[in-house]
Amino acid sequence: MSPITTRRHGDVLIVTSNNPPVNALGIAVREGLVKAIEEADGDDAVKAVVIRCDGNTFFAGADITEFGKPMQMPMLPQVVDRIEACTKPVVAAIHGTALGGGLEVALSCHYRVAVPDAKLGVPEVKLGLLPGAGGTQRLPRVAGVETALEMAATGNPIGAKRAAEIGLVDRIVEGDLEQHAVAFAEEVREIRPLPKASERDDKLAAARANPGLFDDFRKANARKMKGFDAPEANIKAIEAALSKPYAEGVQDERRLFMELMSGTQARAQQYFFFAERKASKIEGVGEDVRPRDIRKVGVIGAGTMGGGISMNFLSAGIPVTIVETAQDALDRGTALIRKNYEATAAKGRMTADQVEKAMGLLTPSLSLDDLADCDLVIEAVFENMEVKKEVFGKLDGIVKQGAILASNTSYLNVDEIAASTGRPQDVVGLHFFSPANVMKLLEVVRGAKTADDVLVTAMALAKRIRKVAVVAGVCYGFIGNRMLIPRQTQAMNLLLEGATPEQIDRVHVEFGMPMGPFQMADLAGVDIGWHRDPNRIENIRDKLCAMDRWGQKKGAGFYDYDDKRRPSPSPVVADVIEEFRAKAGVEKRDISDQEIIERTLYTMVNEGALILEGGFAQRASDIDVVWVYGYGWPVYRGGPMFWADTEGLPKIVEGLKRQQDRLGADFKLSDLLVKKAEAGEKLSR
Ligand code: 3H9
Repeated sequence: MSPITTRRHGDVLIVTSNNPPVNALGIAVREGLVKAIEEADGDDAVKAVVIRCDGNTFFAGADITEFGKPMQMPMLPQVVDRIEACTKPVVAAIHGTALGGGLEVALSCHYRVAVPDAKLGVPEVKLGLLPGAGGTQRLPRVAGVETALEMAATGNPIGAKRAAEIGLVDRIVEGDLEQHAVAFAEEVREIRPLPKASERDDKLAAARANPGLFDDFRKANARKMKGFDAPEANIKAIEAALSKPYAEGVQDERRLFMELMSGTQARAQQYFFFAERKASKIEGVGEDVRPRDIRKVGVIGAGTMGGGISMNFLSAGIPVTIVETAQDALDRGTALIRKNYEATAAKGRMTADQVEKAMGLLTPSLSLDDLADCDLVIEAVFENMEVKKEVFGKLDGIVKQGAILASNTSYLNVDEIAASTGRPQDVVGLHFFSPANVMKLLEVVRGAKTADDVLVTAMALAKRIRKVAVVAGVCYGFIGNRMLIPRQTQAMNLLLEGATPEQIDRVHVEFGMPMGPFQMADLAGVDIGWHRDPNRIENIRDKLCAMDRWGQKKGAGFYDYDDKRRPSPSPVVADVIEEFRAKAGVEKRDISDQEIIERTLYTMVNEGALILEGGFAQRASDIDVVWVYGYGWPVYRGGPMFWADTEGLPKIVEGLKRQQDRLGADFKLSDLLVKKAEAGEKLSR
């Protein structure tokens, strides 16, 4: 049965799409829409048309699962042209989200009505694409060039109210959308000529008076768009809307769309769209397993981490009791939470009322006993097994049965922590990334005895606090930090062999990472994990720490910093490196950028394959989600596993074998990686 049905209300033809979950514009929907418009045109009794959708949303775009497969006719550009060519007025009735191809359908309708909480957007850029069904040509004609640029190049949607202000929506309607849309259609049924977006010029003429508009936009957004192909293609397509007639503009749009579609970035970004959604699915756990009720959360430790973790729950309206051992630390932690909220409010992203509401949900305490009635307690104390075990032992005697006990450890063995309680089934790792109130990633560490409903609860809770959660198994560093280890080790060895921090960081930044390993060390603190004994100097890092070069916070680390925290290469660090090179008897040589990639990135891929091999990640795409959301891996490269596939696994294996002598005795080539390379298979499928 077609997902598109038609029925009459008086002389209005109501066209309804029912294609769950998001009314994507797959082939059956496209065929149905064309048929429905033909029905309207062919029936004299029909005076106007309403296009609406059942379910949660108006069309959320093209069906992404069809991308990469042979195209089936009619394609979306033809469908929207057919809608616009309808001889009767067509009204789009928008609820939920009109996104991508969905907004393009709405733009091809002669009128648009929407409920107040509807959202309209063209997020194609996030899939490495541009609106390819006339969107880049119709949107600027209807919404204005500046808004169209902003929407297309960032992919962020706008609300119905703003859409109405700029003329993208003709009327906001409260109450029954269908009824209002039909009434609207009746009002406009006699209007001729029909307003067609493709024929408008008024808003383009206004923009033509400001020729610097596009370059200003490019400059203002250069940092955000760096490395991505799609934003520039979106800008170019909208430029064409201004400089060329509609019919030529859509040809430019099509050409640019096809170029993007055939590129690696679009494949990577579309892969990542599904990777992110797959990550929430837990293997081996039935759909019937229900989450536990979480109404109140306890957090132990009011340091930067504990405070950041607490903010996630407070912002989601969940009360938090935060516990510290000393009053001054508790006061400092509470004050920091307030300061962070107030900074958000100062940027206009929160109201003063919302700040007070969040702070009102926070109960500071000096006693673990106050956690007795919490449904979830998260420990964020010092990263030391004995300390953690002691805390969990105490919690076991205090917190009510059925509550979840979680550790925010970033490396330690969750099973060992769980064994210090009498209820290991209720223990789970919840590894937040710093700053915990900002970073989207949450590693949910599944212990050997963690109950299924505890895992399900953790994943559901992650959604509630707007995190992307990935299930990891118990191993040192879980997924993300475990893969960081070979990268760090190799980066330090490369320094001894002749590379500089600047060169290694540059290679990483050119690759698309937000910063390189040494820039990251300076930002996070060179002293993290340092033994704190200035007389025990075993490596370059010990020496820098002993010299008080702890990174940006001290104005010196692997780089020197001026008073505006601008880095410059450090002659002091160069001397330290030289000293250790001499001590180790290593001969300095020229290191190529390719060697840096092979030793720091190929080794990460290898570690990812070892993680998969050991069953510590459910699927390769989960590893990619960890790296994109936890460490800023460029999404246009899909993540380390997807990137390895685009490089070619035989090339990765070959590179690792070439470097094997330099990788150290601990390096182990992954059997899985080698097998897949030999079989011509991919890691990420
Ligand atoms: C486009 O339109 C190109 C055109 O310009 C040109 C063509 C020529 N297709 O996100 P959720 C699935 S490009 C196929 O969890 P929510 C999704 O995988 C498109 N499937 O729900 C998931 O499946 P599962 C431009 C899709 O309520 C299920 O639906 N449009 C699509 O949190 C539920 O999704 C976009 O980029 C799709 N287009 O959020 C919009 N969309 O249950 C992409 C979703 O098996 N979509 N699915 O895991 C979204 O942003 C969100 O899904 C939306 C709902 C906000 C709509």
